[in-house]
Amino acid sequence: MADGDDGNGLRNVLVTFKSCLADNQEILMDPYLKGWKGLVRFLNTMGTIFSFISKDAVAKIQIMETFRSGDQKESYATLQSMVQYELSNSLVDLKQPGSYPTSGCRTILRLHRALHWLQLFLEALQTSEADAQTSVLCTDSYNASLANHHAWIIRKAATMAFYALPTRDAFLANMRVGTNEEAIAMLEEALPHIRKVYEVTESLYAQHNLLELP
Ligand code: 1Q0
Repeated sequence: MADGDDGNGLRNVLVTFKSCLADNQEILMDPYLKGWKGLVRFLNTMGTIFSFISKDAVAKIQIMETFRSGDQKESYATLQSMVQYELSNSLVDLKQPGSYPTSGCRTILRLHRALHWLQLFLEALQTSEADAQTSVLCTDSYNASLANHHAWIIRKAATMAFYALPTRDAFLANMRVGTNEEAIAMLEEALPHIRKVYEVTESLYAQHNLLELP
């Protein structure tokens, strides 16, 4: 079994995002982090050229897991309770970097922006023609989302790495969910949940003025 493969391909990973949304519309931290871990495993199967990306994602996941196993673990059970806890205890650098460079709010914001990239990329993949180039789909999705928050050097490195992405067919096969048609159908099924998680987080962060945390 390939490294990072849980035996069920990407389906389980994307379905994890479905389980993030609690009945009260709060976003549960544990499945959110589990979803990211699965995505990182998938990214790691695509070659070491992406390791500077997966390392950053892993570092951010670890920051959040540390909160989830610490004294205040209950405060980090959902994104909503995290925002409430950190803001009411002044644990977030709101305007410029200061005492809290690894607050939960700013760490999740980075993953949240990356989730927007994922949403756009999966939408592009789902609607793409058979001969579409994944590097182009990925670059376009990146430019429309994460790139706006990255320094020039990161943008350059990311865009270069995208050229190493496999072809659309190989990419879909690598997802290990059956034929191309089945893989596309799975994306169609998973996307509404990813969109929902993105939208709920976006409005939570907008409501508290947290969308530009340094
Ligand atoms: C498939 C190709 C994967 C492309 C992933 C696109 C993201 C590019 C991001 C480049 C990040 C570069 C590393 C450092 C960035 C940090 O400066 C930045 C800001 O953090 P900070 O602390 O400096 O303020 N960090 C981020 O923006 C977070 C980036 C997290 C990226 C997480 C990507 C996880 C992997 C995803 C693979 C998904 C493949 C899914 C394919 C599904 C196919 C059906």
